[in-house]
Amino acid sequence: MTSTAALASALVAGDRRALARALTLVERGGPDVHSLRHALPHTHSGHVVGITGAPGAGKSTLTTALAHALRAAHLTVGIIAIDPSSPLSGGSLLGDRIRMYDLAGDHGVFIRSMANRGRLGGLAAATTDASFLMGVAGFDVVLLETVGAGQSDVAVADVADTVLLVEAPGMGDEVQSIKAGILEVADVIVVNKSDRPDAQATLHQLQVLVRMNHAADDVWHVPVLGVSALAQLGITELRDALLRHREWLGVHPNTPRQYLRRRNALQRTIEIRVMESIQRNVAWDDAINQLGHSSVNIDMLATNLLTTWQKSHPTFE
Ligand SMILES: Nc1nc2c(ncn2[C@@H]2O[C@H](COP(=O)(O)OP(=O)(O)O)[C@@H](O)[C@H]2O)c(=O)[nH]1
Ligand SMILES: [Mg+2]
Repeated sequence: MTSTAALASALVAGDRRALARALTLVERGGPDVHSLRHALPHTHSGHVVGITGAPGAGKSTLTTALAHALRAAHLTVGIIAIDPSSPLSGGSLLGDRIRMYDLAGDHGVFIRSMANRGRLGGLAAATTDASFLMGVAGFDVVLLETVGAGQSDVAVADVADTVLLVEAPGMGDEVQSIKAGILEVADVIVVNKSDRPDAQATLHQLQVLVRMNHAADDVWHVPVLGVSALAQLGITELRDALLRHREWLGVHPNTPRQYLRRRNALQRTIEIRVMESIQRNVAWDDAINQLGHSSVNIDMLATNLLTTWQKSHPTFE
């Protein structure tokens, strides 16, 4: 048996050390990821919840509170926290780790923070695989907390069964989400920090906005809830809303939104596989260096590389 096959069966059996090793593998990327994926079951029954929202909105605090509420419902929880990757610090957010510390002794919880280690496809690719691994390892719910900025947040929507958007009181945050296109992909929206008096206004604004966006009766009605992760208010209701969305998906598996997510996920997977193959089969670094010369046209260079790649008869086993 190859080491990948051994790793895969240990993972499916729920071995935590195997899960940790597999997560490191997908964080790095490369051909081992494909052989691992081949060796694993193709589906799992875990519920992947993507948690997105601006930095400081309270995603980490809420993730911790949610994990406790899910455990109270006897569900096991895998947590993936995405670290903003800095080449200087190497990533890890100590504060988030400390806040999650009280969950660490619970065998029904597995916490992993991930950084962008330069893998092709970036964090989006790594978290797609990581949430899949947690599902295969048998966790009932996988909470995937994003950085709260940029491309990886929109990508999380394609990985998740349920997208939870976390807003906080005050003008500006909700406008940001609209601009980033996140409001449209949210399945459940919360206004966190509802212990603050200005939360009510934000809640109303968002409720009106969401009602305007979702008119048809055959679609999921996006709940907009006030919660406080810090004061533990509305967390049970939030948990139940997330679980209800999962049930709803079971009855409505082929909505336009689901179609879009599947299409994006497939497209990204193919992009990554093709790019990996190109980088293996052409003089990639050399090509990048050529771009430094003013005489080199990027479009022609791309054509040359693709032609060279095509002639290399790439295979995708
Ligand atoms: N007042 C109040 N503060 C909160 C609440 N949830 C989180 N915070 C605070 O908001 C700050 C950012 O929280 P964090 O969870 O790190 O946000 P993230 O960047 O979205 O992960 C921290 O100082 C938290 O203590 C809440 O429900 N009420
Ligand atoms: Mg955080």
